Amino acid sequence: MGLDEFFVTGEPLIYAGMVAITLVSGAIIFLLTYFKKWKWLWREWLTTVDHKRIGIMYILSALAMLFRAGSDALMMRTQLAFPDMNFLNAQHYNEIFTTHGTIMIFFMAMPFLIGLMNIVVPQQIGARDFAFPYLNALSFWSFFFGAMLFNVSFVIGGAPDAGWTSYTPLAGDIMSQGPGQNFYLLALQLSGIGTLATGINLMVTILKMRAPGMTLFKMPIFTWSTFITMFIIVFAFPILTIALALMTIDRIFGSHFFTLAGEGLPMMWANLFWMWGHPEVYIVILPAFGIFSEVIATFARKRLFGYTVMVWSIILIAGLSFLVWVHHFFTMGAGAFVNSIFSVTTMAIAIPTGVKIFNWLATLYKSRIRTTTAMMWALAFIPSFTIGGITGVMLGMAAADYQFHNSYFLIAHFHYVLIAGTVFGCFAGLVYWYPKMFGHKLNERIGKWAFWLFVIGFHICFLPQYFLGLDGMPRRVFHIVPEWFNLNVISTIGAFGMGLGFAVFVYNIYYSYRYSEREQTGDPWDGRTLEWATPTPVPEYNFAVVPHVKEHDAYWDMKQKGETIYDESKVEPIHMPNSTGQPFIMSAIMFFASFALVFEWIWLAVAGLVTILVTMGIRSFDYDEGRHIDVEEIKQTERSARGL
Ligand code: HEM
Ligand SMILES: [Cu+2]
Repeated sequence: MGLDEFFVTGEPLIYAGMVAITLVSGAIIFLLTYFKKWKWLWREWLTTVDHKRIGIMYILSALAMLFRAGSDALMMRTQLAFPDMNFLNAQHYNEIFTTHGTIMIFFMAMPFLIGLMNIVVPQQIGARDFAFPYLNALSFWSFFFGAMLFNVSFVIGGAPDAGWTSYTPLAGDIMSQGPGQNFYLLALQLSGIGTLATGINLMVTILKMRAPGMTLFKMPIFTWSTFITMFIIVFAFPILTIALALMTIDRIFGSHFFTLAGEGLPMMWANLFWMWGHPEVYIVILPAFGIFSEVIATFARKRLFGYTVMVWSIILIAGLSFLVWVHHFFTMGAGAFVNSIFSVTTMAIAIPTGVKIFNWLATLYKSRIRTTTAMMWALAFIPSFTIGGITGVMLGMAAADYQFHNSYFLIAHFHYVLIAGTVFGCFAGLVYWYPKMFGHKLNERIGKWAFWLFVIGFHICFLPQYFLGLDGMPRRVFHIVPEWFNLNVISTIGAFGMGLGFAVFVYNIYYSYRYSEREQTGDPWDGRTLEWATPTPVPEYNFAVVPHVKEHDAYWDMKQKGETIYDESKVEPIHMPNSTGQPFIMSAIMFFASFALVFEWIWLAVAGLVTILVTMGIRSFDYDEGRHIDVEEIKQTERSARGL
């Protein structure tokens, strides 16, 4: 293979991308060297096993990925703004909708939410870290290197172009030659390992590490939604793992699981993909529901209405999410009977979801609402998400879906649920928990600018797409005809509005870092749950004394009764894990091994695999027992954090 095949050539946009990547990496390396920060980076971040720092790294990576996939989106919207535009050619358009969709789901939405869980869940349940901090670091780094592997495809080897669903035979080795599709398979495999491990890790953490007195039905609702989401991950991700592995064997070693030739079953891929894929959309929506519930209860200053029903709705939605996957291919021809069954299960999901909507409204009813930025994201979510949900029920009717299928109606629907649900949720959660993470609030005035630009832009962008779909505009086309011009140009304007909103949001991070008041109390919003009981900045062990929980909204309860959770006389030495570079190194090796397999350099890949086994062996003989923080040190930390 020549270098010209190795690097992607011939596209001005991609050359510009290469220059940008070189400049940015150069700048980062220069700055780290200039300010002598390499050691700091390694000791404080790359080797950390602290859930709060890992959470911050997840969120930073997710924001970067939102930028990357958002740029893809704006390029597509530019191409679709006018009839017969020649900004992107057909091939490039295919690649960009593939990378946009894949990155948004795997490398933006999931890590953003998992990042928030990392920061918040242990603190909400009164724990000092995850059950398996080392595994948590490994999860993060395998996600991170998976994301990097996916992203290099754009300058090295070529990006995948078979859609984020990667249907066979299109994604097979005959119709998708070159390494692009292999990047998809291996990058998702690598980051999927991390997700699965997080699933187990958080499940165990929530089951085993809760503070005394916190029974399951006294857990904060975000913890509940995380807990159920982890069940979905543990049951759904293995399906993806297997499906990806089978397609990898098809493409690289010539087997026939999903091929047209050799009695392969191409539709089996579609089935496996969506048996994972539909639960996946609940993996990215249920935690967002949890965030909104916390934010709404806090800023309505009320206990969440119908807490128990809320929990049961989450459980019901999670269960049903495994029973609806066929609605993604009603037109496959499974017949009226099968389609009817899946129509019914699909529409049934609207019931527990509707219950949740009414519970949020009932929480707001007759409350004194504080319209902070976080609350505004939550308030905007309710009507916007409902539009997405109702059009989802429309799509769920099999007969009607024959019309909607593959049209912009679908694009509008899933962006309504993914953006108004997941993205608003991530933003609400970030704004809400930001003071816990960094010790200062995000500026409210700038935050509201970002909010209005993004939300108005969002509706301008996606509402017209429902009508475009009804006018017959198919998805995944790179040219529009003149009849579709008006609505498309409006949609594109909206998309740039969202882009602007995102830019203002990121600017706010910088602005607030410079100018926001430092947070003293640890409880800036008058919060209800235990994460607000820790001082800010949060000590690495979170709780000097493990709290005893008596009520729902444990911290609120304590504040009502005038109790404090910190009692100097009860401080005991705290056992904490040591930092380690192993997860980073292991994941980096997996990255290189996967990279080799992408290019089908088999011996290099095998060597990589062997090295991974060796590192696992080394890990098995690692007897590091962690360390103890002594009482004096804890007292000092607490005194200075609490201003005693
Ligand atoms: C910044 C706002 C966004 C804009 C302007 C946008 C725009 C688009 C466009 C133009 C397409 C291609 C439609 C087609 O021609 O078929 C698309 C597809 C897609 N988008 Fe977005 N999007 C945005 C945000 C998101 C988010 C936040 C997610 C997920 C969390 C997402 C997930 C997807 C998926 C899964 C596809 C399908 C890709 C495929 O067909 O393989 N998008 N989006
Ligand atoms: Cu579905």
